[in-house]
Amino acid sequence: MTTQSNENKPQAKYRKDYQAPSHLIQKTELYFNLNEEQTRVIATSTVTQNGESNTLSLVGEQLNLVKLLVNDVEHSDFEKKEGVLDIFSLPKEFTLTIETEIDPVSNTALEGLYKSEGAYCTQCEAEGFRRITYFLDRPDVLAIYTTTIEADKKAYPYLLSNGNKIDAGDLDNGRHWVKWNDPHPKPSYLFALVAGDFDVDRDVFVTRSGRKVDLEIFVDKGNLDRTPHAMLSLKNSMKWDEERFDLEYDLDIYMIVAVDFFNMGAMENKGLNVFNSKFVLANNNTATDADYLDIERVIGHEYFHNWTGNRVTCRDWFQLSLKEGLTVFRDQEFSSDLGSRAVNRISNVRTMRGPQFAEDASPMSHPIRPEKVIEMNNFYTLTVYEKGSEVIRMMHTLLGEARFQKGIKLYFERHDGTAATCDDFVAAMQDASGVDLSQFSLWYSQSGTPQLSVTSRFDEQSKSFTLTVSQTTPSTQDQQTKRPLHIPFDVELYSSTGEIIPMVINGQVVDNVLSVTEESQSFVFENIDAAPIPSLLREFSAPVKLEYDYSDSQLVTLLNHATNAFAKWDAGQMLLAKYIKLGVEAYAKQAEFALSQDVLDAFRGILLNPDLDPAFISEVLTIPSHNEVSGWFETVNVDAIASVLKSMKVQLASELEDEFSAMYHSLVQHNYDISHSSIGKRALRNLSLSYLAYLPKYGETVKAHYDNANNMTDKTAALYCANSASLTVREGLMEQFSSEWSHDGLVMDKWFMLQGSNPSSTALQGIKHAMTHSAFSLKNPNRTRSLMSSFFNANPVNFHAIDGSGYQFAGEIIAQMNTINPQVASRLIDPLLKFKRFDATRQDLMKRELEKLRGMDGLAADLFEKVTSALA
Ligand code: B3K
Ligand code: ZN
Repeated sequence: MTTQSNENKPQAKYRKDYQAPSHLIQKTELYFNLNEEQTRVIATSTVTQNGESNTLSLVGEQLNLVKLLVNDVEHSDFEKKEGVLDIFSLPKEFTLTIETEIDPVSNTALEGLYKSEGAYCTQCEAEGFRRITYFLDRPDVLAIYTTTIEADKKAYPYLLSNGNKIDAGDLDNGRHWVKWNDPHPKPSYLFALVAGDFDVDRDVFVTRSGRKVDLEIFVDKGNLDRTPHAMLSLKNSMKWDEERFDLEYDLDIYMIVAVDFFNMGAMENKGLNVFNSKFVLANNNTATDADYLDIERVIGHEYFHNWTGNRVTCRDWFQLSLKEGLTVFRDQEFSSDLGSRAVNRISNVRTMRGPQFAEDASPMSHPIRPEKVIEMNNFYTLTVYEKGSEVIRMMHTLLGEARFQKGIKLYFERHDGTAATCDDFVAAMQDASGVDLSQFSLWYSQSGTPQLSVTSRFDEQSKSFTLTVSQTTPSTQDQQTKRPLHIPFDVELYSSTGEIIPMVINGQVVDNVLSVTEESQSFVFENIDAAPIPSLLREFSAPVKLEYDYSDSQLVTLLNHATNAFAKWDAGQMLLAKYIKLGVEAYAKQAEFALSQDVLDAFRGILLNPDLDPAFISEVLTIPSHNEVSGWFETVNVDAIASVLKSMKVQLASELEDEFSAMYHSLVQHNYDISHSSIGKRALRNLSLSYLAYLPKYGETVKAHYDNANNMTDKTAALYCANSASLTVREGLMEQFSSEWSHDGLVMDKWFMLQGSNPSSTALQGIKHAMTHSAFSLKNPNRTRSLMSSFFNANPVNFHAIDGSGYQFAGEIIAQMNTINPQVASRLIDPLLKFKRFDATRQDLMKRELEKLRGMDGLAADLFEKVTSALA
């Protein structure tokens, strides 16, 4: 989305300025002659004029233009400016041939065509195709692609692109070629090419209608023992999408290639997904339970894009949430249907309440459908993805599954094969269901986190209970005034002994989901004998902050009796939140703080409850993160929060020592498997150990846990315990791990992450030392993220050190990354943007780093956009 102005400052684009393309492209024939530094690309497109103008403006970056033909004749009536090629005096219909030269080897930005170790691969979303050839690189131009790839046969035996292989041949100079055709018209961002030497895991999936689909997973040589889980996840995804969404795969082949150098998780290119190897490769020695679940989720996500993203794509990039919010919703439902719905919901809600709420409160706040963009890659955000999914989920809540699926059907009937908008999606949902979504659609254009303040009144005489709900959305940097939203508010009422009380309004039993649409609104429940305890915002039925003045005992009742697992967990979190807030206040007064005996007993009860799923218990006993807690305060007191969270853990550990120890010993499993029940038991066992680690005498238990572990989950759990409780066994265990795994970058990422999040005061030294490790490279996004992101985001005390050393280090790394890989740099900078949340000293120190970056020569559009908006 970057265009350069006279002063060479990146310029913004606005959603309101959308215009249909001046030309359409029906067919594009691509020819690639792959060579390390000089790769030739010939693109021949069939173009027709789509408006008044006979000038065609194509975009291109980092390209060397070699030749331009119109209807096979050299055409010289064109002008080349920064990033744009204007071609004049064109007929209404023509073939356009453009020959360019590109340099994949020096492409460390990993956008367009680049080399990942020995293989060539591409990444074109959002605007990478313009680094391959001059093109109408926008998602509303859909063409049929035929791609021929030529390369050295020995080094690159596999030459892959989208669709079906239609021809191949050998050349006499040791080179060979393969030709692919993708019958489905697609935008350029879904184009992909891969060339390399791989091991291939092959399987077959038979669709519901009986079509046979070849499944192929390409991995680096020697990695075939790490593909079975990805393959199983792919087959599960295909089956699930048929059963739950009535959607079947549409090509005869589905390929996945795993590469080590990749900016994000994976990419849904039609028929040829390219994956970060982190989301493909797994076996018991190398992967944790969390890795297995992540692989299942990401494989599902990319597969589900085949319909929500590829068959129906986005009209323009402002509509990104059309495909991403919906596809995240689909992958969340997939994970929930296959595993534990409660645990999945809890984990998604933690992401919303922590990092997404923080993004809403930051200078980069934006609605799920942004209005203004400088660098599109900056908008692959938690807001567009996760809040986008919450918005889809709210529609699902308002419509119910059956009407929601009717809406999905209508959406495909109307828009299959086209580029659509978020409004199109909402219209299909509304038309299919008859539910009025006009006020609801404000969720697409309003940014920020709404706040729901709820008060209640019980009237003994009329036996009525009134809930008064007020909503406000605080202004955000991008948007001053806010309007009331349509908020689905899921509520249940309990008696003081924990029985459910029927909800009756105006003589009618009502549904649990109330519609809050006004600034302030009251709901009067009838036939209530005694003041009830309301269970509010069950299932996190809307992405909002909730305020209600619960007493401890009311929350304990909900923790013990709420029938909805999420509500039960949330009652526990609210209880902890009350005490964390008290603790932070006490810290300021240098006073003591302690959990009450009732609260401790309530958590003990949960820990010992044999009817609860161990995975769920371990969620109840996991206290909110430093990041989430920071969001509760106007000004973040880093040290106070860290100290309170730690003392809360120590207190729980000492009070529940016997129970944790009993859990730890009773949950031993001798064999490793990844059934949900085994994963849950391991989670609770490792959680118990993580508490015990705060009591000095358990250092040796942690070491023994590491030594006896027969799987990566337990090994890293031991390291995590040693790291977060700063045990003396830490150094030795870390060394043992590094000498065992230094050859394997993916596994070493776990170690880099622990170095980054080391709470000890020597952490920064350790991080600098880790950068000299043979497995580390700033050019590899996984390594950089593991070490740096964990320091910037999960090491509050050291990153925010009052001498500014953490910020200064961050500034230096971000400056280096700006040159190597602007997308990675731009993700790293987020915590610095939030300087306004901190005290004056820290604000100054953080701002100083941002100002240095702003003054840098060659600042990429990615950082330019964020730094200027933070300093505005
Ligand atoms: N669609 C891609 C993300 C592309 C990011 C470009 N910077 C992966 C996904 O959401 O499935
Ligand atoms: Zn996606």
